[in-house]
Order: sequence, then structure tokens, then C-alpha cells
Amino acid sequence: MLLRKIALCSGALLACATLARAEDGSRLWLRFEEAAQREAESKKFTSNRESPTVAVALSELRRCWRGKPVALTLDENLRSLKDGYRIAGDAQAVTITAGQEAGLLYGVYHLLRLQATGGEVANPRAEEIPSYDRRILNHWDNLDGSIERGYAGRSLWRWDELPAALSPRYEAYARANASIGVNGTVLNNVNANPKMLTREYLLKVKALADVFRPYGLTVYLSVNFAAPKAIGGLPTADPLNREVAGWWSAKAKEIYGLIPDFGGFLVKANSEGQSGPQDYGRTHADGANMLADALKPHGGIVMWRAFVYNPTKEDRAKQAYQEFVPLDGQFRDNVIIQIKNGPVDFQPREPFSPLFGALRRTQEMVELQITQEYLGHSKQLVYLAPLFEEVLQSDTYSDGQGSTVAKITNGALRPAKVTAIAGVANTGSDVSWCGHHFAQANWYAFGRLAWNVNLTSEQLADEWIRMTFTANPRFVAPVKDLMMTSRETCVSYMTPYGLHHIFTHSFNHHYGPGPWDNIPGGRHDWMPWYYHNADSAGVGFDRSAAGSNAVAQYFPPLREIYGDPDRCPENLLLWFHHVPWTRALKNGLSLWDNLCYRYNEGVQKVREYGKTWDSMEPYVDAQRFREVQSKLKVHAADALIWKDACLLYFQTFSGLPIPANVEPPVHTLDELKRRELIPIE
Ligand code: GCW
Repeated sequence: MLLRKIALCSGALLACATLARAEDGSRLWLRFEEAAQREAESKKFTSNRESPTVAVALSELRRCWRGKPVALTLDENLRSLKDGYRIAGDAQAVTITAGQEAGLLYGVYHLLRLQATGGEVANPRAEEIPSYDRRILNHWDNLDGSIERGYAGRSLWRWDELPAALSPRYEAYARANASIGVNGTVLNNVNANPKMLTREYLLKVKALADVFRPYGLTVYLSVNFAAPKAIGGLPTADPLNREVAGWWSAKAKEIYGLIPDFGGFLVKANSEGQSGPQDYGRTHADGANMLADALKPHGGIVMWRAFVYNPTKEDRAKQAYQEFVPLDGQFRDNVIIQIKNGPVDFQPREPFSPLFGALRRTQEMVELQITQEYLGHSKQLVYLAPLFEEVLQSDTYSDGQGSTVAKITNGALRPAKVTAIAGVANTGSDVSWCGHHFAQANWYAFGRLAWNVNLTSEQLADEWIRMTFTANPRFVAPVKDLMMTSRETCVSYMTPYGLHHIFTHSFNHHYGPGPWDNIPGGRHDWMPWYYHNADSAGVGFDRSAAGSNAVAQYFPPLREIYGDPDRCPENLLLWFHHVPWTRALKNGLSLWDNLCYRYNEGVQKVREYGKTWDSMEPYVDAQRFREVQSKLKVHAADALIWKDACLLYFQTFSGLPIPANVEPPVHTLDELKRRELIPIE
């Protein structure tokens, strides 16, 4: 009797402890209520295979699944499923069938997602085959623990403690990724430290790979092209030099000796000061192929970045295309060209990169940016899935109508040996992982879209809100609306109508506005004026046939559409054209008036978000409520600075009045120029 009482008490304590657990965001979207299965019930979950991955899948079911018994069935003949799964339920049980172990785990997370979002759990039925083979996070993490463009604290990887000490966060990270289908991670910055490839660091990498493996998460590394010189003692890193190639082959062998399922290399070469094959008069293909040959015997791939540009007279937006199109067909079949979504650099809005579809005999992948380098860091609430969706569903017309970026890159239109998609991660040591509770949604959406490129940003917002906060419709509807409009709002107060790269350059933090910035002696292609070209005649970058003719890099009919200011979509107008201030847009108002209204609208919307959030207090735990609330205040103040800065600055060229029904600037241009507006995190 006494024993029973003790058992009851401790059970109650446990329940209380669960309830009282602070909602600090650390659990991400994985806030499954613990089902607290009793020992006997664990027999409800079976599998025809034993392995570390299956063990994770079973333990997730035991911890969290409240439905019928589940049987996991691995059938290696089911190759067409890739690492996807089938789910079928009958009166007695649910069966998850997969061709690979990871598929079983993904199937389990599918069930748990259904349970958490109020989906059909009694008789679930699904067949899911992932859109991309490799769904990869790119960490721009440095070996000293800092993160380039990271706004969520320090790096998750504690290099100084590894391999001896394993932070519990490593496993939590792998679990979070598995739950959304991410199956690869590039651990280090593309501006790569050669030390990463030393034995000392490879042992640390192996320790992480061992933690990640049961979750289906494969490790990749960014490599420094000059590594044979920097750490290999060779006099050159020339890719056509036999000793250099031999060094890379030996290095690949060493890596696979430690990490048999190692994914491959990511390379930033001859870009922004990184070394590369061109240092030796060789091409990107020479460089990529040499690395590809080293990895080939082990099954590894090379993701070679197309983010290359130099301060020449040529329009920066044209340079990647010019560099890579002549090399089409020269790359090995384990090379894939990793292309940023837009031709410049992760702006709030860009057209898609004209390279998509242009490389007909070379594999291409998309690089998206999850970390909000140009979209308000972790201070602003900007849900990026609409941006990702816009890019992936853009029609390149490369193979006729309907040749979307998604179809070009996922093998739907062109056969590919390997398909992949990458997102630059926004995670860090912050308790809430991403620095802003809503930034978690961007990680979530990236993974889910990489899994199924046809999911809509709205569906994903819905899922994420229900899992991360609550399914209460009074919360879901307004918060979803806020998320869904937030990216366009950011475009409104930062860079409407195709403006781009007008961020302050002085401090290189890419947060606040600095359209006036002109650093003497600085690279012209890093200066805001290079991109906006404002003068008394108008504003915008002329990329039409009369200008840089970047439009010619797009397939017809896009080149004609983009090239004609009357047909160019207005949301890209100033990307492609230098437009008179007084030119009437479709609504009959002048460009100048429209700019004023858009900047103003952006500010008003962020203020509305603040009010909406204030009214959400009854539905949210206190800590997350307060933290989001205070971020929204900063967001509103900074949106106002953007509006005042851009309107006052552009007004010095337009000479036109700000319409009376636009909130008048509260700052002065001199004041805005004098002080560094927004401190770095
Ligand atoms: O967007 C720019 C960033 C750099 C980054 C570079 C790249 C990792 O400002 O910080 O370097 O792009 O993508 O290589």
C-alpha cells in the first residue's frame, strides 16, 4: 500500500514537473506531450529490424504516440521510396513501411505530427517520397565558435571540448532535423579554415557524425581549396598538379576511414577572397572535378558554389552565369553546382538566378538562406517560407512553360544522379536555438519544403503554429496571417519594387539602411549606390537591353517581360529598370508616391503585428509571450528607421513631397546618417 502511494506521488510530481517546465523555446516544434507509456505497453511497437535508427524510432513512439500499436517494416526492395515511407492503418494497428531505416524514423515523425496538429490518427494513410535526395543545412560556423551571419549566439559545435565531451544539444539537433526530414549538415563556414581537415578536427567531426547517424543525419564539410598548401605542406594547390590531387585523395580516404557515410565537400572558391582553381589559371570545372575524383571511390559529392563575382565593370548580377555557362557539361556526375536563389545575395526579394535551367548538362541545386542576414536578423519577425516558395515555384521556361526552379533541381524535368537543396542555418547556442521564437519556423519550413517542395507556406505555418504554440483557432488564425504577410511587409519597409542591397555598408552587418553609404576606396559592387542608382531622373538598376542587359540571361519570354518596364512585374521593377520618379505605375500613382505608400505600409503593418501579438497573451505561455512582444517593439522601431531613411534620402533626388497621408518622418536625414542606427547583436 505504502509502495503504491509512493508510486502515485512520484507520478504526480512528474506530471507537475512536466506542466511547470518553462516554455523557453528549447523544445522547438517537438512539444509532444509525453504519452508516458507503461512498460507493458511498449510491446505495442514492433519492428522487423534492429538498429540504432530503429531504436530511436521505437523510443519516439513509446514516449509520445498515444494511438494504436505501430509496426515498423523495413523492406529494402522498396528502392523507389528512397528514404520515404508508406503508412497504412487498419482497425488494429498502423504499419510504417520503408526501404531505408531513416524512412521508418521519418514515418514515425509523420505520425507524431498528425497527432500534434489534429490530423487523422485513427486510420492514417500516406505515401511520401522526398522531393530531394539530400536536404542539407549549411552552417557558417567558424572554428573559434563564432558564426558568420549568425544571430542566435555561438556555434552549437564546441570544438574545444570535442571529441571527449558531447553536449546533449548535438542529439537534440539531430532529432529536430530528422523530425522535418533534413538529412545532411555541413558543419563549418564556406569561408573555410583549412584546419578543419587536420586529423585533430576530423576526430571531432567523427564524434558529431556518430551522434547524428542514428537520426539519418550525414555530415559534410566545407573545404578550403588551398588546404594542400596550408596544412599539407605542398608548394601549390593547383588542381592539375598530381601531388595536389594525391593529397586530396589521401584526405578523402582518411575521412571515410573515420566516417564511412561522410557526405562530401562544399566549396566556395575564387569568391570574396577565397582561393580556388583560378589562382592557377584553371577553371571551376578543373577544381571541382579534382575533388570529385577524390571523393568518388567513397560515394561522396562536391557541392561547388556558383556565388562568384568580382569588382569589374560587369553587372554583378550577371557574373555567375557568365562564369559557369561556358563550363556546362564539363563537370563530373558527383558534382552539383550550388546556386543562391537570386543572382545577387539573399535580398528580401530578388528574381531567381538565371543560372537555374541554363546549365543543361550539369546538376544544379538551390541554396536558400534561413538565417536572416538581410531580413532583420533575429530581431524581426519574418517568416521566410513565402520567399522559399516564390523561388522554388518560379518558372524559368528553360524547358518550356512549367520549368520551375523546383522541377529543374529535383530531377522532375531532367534526370539527375543526385538532387539536393541547401539552407544556410539559423541555429546557435541560444536556448531557443534561433534567437527569435518565430525564426524557428524558418528552419522548420526549410526542412519540410526540402522534403516536399509542393507544400505551401501557409500549410507549413499552420503546422508549425499548432506544434510550437497551440491549436486554439483564436491563436492560429491571426498568427498565421501575421506570419504569411511578414515577408512582404519586410520588403515594403526595406526594399520595395525591386530595390536591393541598400543596407548600410559601413559596418557590414546588413541590418539597417544606408542607401547613402559610399566608403572611399571601397569596392564599388559593395556600395548601395551601385544598386539603386538614384539620381534626379529616377531610381533603379537598368538591366534592360539598353543597360547591363542582364535580362538576356533569362529564357524567353522572361527576357522580354523583364526587359520591358511596362510588362516587368512591379515587384521587380527597380531590379531591372531605372525608372523616372514620376512614372505612373499600374495603380495610376507615380513611382515616388507608391514608394512612399509602400514604406509607410510596411511600418504600419509591423505596428499591427505588435497589437495582434498583444492580444494573444491569453493563449501563450508567459516567457515566450514576453520575448516575442519585446522583439516586435524593436522590429517596429527599426522598420520606422528604414522608412524614414529611404524616403528622406531618395527625396533628395526626387525633389517631390511625401504625400500627406503618409506618416511624416520623425527622424532627420542628417541624424540618420550621423549615427550608426542599429547596434550589432
Ligand atoms: O552574403 C554574403 C555574406 C557573407 C557570406 C557570402 C557567401 C559566408 O555577406 O558573409 O560568406 O555571402 O555566401 O559566401
